[in-house]
Amino acid sequence: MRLKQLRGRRTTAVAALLTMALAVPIAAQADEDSPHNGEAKASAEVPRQYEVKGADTAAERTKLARTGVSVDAARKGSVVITADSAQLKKVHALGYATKDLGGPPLRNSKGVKVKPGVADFPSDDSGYHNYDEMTKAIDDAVAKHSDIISKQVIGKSHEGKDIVAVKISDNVKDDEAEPEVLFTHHQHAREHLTVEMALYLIKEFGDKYGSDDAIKKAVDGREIWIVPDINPDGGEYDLTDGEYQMWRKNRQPNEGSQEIGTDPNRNWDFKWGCCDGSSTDPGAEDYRGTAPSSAPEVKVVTDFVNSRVVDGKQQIKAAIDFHTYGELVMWPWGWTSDEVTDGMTQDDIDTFKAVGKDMAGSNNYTPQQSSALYVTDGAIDDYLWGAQKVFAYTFEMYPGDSGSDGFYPPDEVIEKETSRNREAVLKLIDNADCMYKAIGKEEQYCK
Ligand code: CXA
Ligand code: CA
Ligand code: CA
Ligand code: CA
Ligand code: ZN
Repeated sequence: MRLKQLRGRRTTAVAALLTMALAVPIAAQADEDSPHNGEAKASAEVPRQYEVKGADTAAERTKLARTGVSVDAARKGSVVITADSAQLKKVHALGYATKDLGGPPLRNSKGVKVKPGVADFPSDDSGYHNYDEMTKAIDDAVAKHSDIISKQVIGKSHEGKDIVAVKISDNVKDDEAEPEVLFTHHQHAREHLTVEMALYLIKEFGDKYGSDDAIKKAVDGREIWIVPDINPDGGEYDLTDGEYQMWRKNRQPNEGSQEIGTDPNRNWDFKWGCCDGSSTDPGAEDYRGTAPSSAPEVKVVTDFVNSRVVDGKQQIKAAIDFHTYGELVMWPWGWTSDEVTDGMTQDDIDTFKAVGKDMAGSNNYTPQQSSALYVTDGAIDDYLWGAQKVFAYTFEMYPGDSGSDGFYPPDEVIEKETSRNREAVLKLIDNADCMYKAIGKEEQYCK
């Protein structure tokens, strides 16, 4: 049987045999009918997910991440990782036993193939939006609600795709003195549900402005920024030929290496690479890049955030960066498991916790400091808080840690799992005029 036909099946027995039989990395094999054939690099190995027995503390998960795998779900007594065959060997070398959970699913039950060379969702998942469909959905919303929704191109990805910011507010063409709130999406290529989260918010705010009091209050009293797709190149690559590629990073080549991509969420300019919370190996899932903001997509969003400093004051007060999966509400720091530190007072952490727990109460996610999952450096929420004093959260959306849908939940769940965050988003927007009011210290901090 050929690799291409095996790819994506969750039949673990065959997959395990395959993994064991191949001493040679799968990537080294030619992929005969790949449209990429003839290009410089043969099409890359598609990584798979594994359950790793044990490793259920933050310290063990952080150590596991240093093999270059991504840590996807933290369970009691085990962890789920994504690894290629070389990374899997390193996990075994640490003494762990693993169980193959399979590659990305094939969602093409009707046998409808997308055109070769076209990046699109497989037909069973056509409810998701690829880059062009996302752009059209945004443009339609702007056209329909031009009084409250505008779009601007804030820069380009490595491959030259537009990265856009959508603004939602009354008098949307004016920069008013209203607290600003930022929502960012899709740093990680395979986390497609986060783009649907952005499109849900744009539609919800646009369509319900005239009929829903909570929505009207949010739109009238705030300036809401939504960056629906930080990593368009990675997202499109993940949909190559209508087959999921289990891709995480951007698509920037690395000098002196065959490996592609930087992990955007290890590339932000705050304590970059400080604390063994990212990798210097270009082949790692959490490769940090050559320098802070070396990923053009991170630079674009950093410049945008900097552009919101008006008269020396950062206008953005609160933020959520959406990921999948695990059903978590997380706050800084990622770089340390300490709470009160230089740059994080007791009142700061109390405020993060109060609003974080309140939001988690509305979507039934688990609230925690992000380093309780594993240590990271160069993540966006550490940057937004550490460098900009924005109260920044990371949401890990559906499924939870025991969910088998992983990074590729079927499109049937989109409506439920995006609307699930409606109240949490409204809570953050409501708190954004003075986050410290959540701990009763409005007087002290926000007069
Ligand atoms: C995360 C996000 C922000 C700070 C610390 C940890 C988790 C995120 C990641 O590793 O960037 N998890 S994920 N979406 O599975 O990659
Ligand atoms: Ca479907
Ligand atoms: Ca306004
Ligand atoms: Ca403003
Ligand atoms: Zn992510």
